[in-house]
Amino acid sequence: MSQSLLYPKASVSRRVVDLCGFWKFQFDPENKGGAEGWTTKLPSPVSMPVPSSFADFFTDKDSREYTGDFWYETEFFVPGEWRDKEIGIRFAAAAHRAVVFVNGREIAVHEGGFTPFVVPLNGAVKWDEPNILVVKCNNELREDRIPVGVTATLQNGRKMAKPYFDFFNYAGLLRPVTLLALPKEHIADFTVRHELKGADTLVHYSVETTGDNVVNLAVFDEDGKQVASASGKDGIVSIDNARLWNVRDAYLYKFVFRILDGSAIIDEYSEDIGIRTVEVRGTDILLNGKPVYLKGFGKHEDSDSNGRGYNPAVIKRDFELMKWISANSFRTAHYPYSEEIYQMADREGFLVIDEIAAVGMMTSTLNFMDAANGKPTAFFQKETMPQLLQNHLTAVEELIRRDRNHACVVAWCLANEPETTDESALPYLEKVFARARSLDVQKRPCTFTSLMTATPDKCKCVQLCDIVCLNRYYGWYVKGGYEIGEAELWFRGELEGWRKRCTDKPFVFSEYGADTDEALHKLPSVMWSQEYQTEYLEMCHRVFDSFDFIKGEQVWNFADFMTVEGIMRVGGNKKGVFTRDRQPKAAAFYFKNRWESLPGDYKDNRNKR
Ligand code: CKX
Repeated sequence: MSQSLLYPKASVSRRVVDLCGFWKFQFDPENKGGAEGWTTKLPSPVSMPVPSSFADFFTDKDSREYTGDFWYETEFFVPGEWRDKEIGIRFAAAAHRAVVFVNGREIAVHEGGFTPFVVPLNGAVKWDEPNILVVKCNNELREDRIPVGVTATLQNGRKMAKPYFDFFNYAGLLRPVTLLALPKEHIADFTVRHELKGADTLVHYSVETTGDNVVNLAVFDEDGKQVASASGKDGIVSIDNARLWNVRDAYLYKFVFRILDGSAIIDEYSEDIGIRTVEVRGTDILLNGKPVYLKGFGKHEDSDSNGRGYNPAVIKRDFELMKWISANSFRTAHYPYSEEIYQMADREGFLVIDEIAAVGMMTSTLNFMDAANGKPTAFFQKETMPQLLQNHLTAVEELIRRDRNHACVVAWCLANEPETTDESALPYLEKVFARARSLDVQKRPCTFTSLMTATPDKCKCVQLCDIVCLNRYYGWYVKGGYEIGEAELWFRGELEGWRKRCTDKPFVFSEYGADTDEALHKLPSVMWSQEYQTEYLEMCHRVFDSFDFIKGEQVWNFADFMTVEGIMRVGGNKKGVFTRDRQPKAAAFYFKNRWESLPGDYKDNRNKR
């Protein structure tokens, strides 16, 4: 089976069986599963829902903090009538790495916990009989893998994850697992690129198949009326009076690709596609040629009990809250999210900055604090860099192959807060940016989010970015509380520096925020109180509103989220505008008011150039 990352969908030619449910599960702290035959049967398993993160189900700390190998087992059945098909199992996400065994035989290895992979089964399955599926996962953090961290071994022999990032290291089979049966000759991938040429709307498409038969494309509008068609693996369809996909005003056409042998359908795959263009011109981010101002959030996939596990109910609630508050965008901090989130963003007209799991690219475990204290660091000089780069490049490929046809994806964020204050970051990030640019036919803007110490005089890499994304915490990590007046002056000073250094790029605040205890009210305000969160936000927005090259604000964070325990965090990171159970803090009403009143063409500078 081709390593197709297409979303699993049944059609006239395709079969999809959901393998989710309760599986068997066992930790392997002594690393003995391989030698003791766990590849066919786990000796003393407990039951575990798939998909989910395991950490927050248990009531003991050793389980919650478990770091190392852990195993899953289930059974699946393959009907004999599928003998002429290509059979595979698709894992939407196995964090952070997995080895897959079918009937005791190792058939695949995958590195990276946030993108899908398909394990080809032909030759390994028994037809018309139950088959045993065993997956060995591992959640250790390393400096040559993303997300970046290390794994410590405690004196009692247990391993412990030490993330270089600020979210809990949730792991497991995080997203759905499906059994696929595809025709031998099938559609493996496709791309679309949109062009607005005067009154014409053109879609350039390219289809990859595993055979030579002819490919047809038919395009249908939302009423099911066919509006265009074409033949050939590559081509252009022109759509008369096309209704474009727009921010918070989505319209999706159904693109139906068929491999045909005469009139017989060999394979059919369809996708709902929004037609829109995105580009950066001067300091503007243009959607369909018109400037857009981003209002929204940095988020996490994070919820009570299920951790980072796929949670459709929370996804739905988050979109309802984002609509209520008048947001139009979010960043998938700090990893590619569940595919269903992008489908919903396409449907609801949200703009997504799609981020890879390249987070923690700094030197110490208290990375952001050390960096903030001006302690010299040189992450990109480490000897682990060549291997890290390879993993990073593979992750870029998987992200872009998975997400490149979504209208909602308007930019690629290729690293979060890499240590760009040292020259050694530049050759590394140049390779990452070059790879992304070579893979995206839509040529979306690329960026990384800038760490707060990477000020205009110190950052060595900002020239790589099409949109400059700043993570800044004046008034929180820098000059918080009673010193907020000084924070504002420093903040404005930095932005004056950027105005001089980057005259022709849009800037987006990809992070700014203040930890806030939902129960703490103080008059006058103190840090951590709800009143301070709003005062802090008012200060930041005063600053944003006075610089015309700032084209977006994505506050950190949409909701409170879990992190490692420690002196910096009280039950997690509390910078949420909503609580972890998705109820509003006072700041949510403040945002609703601000974002409802910002005009659609806010900071349209086109006539000023
Ligand atoms: N940025 C000074 C990355 C996020 C963290 C956020 C925070 C930092 C700030 C860096 O993953 O959660 O500290 O709240």
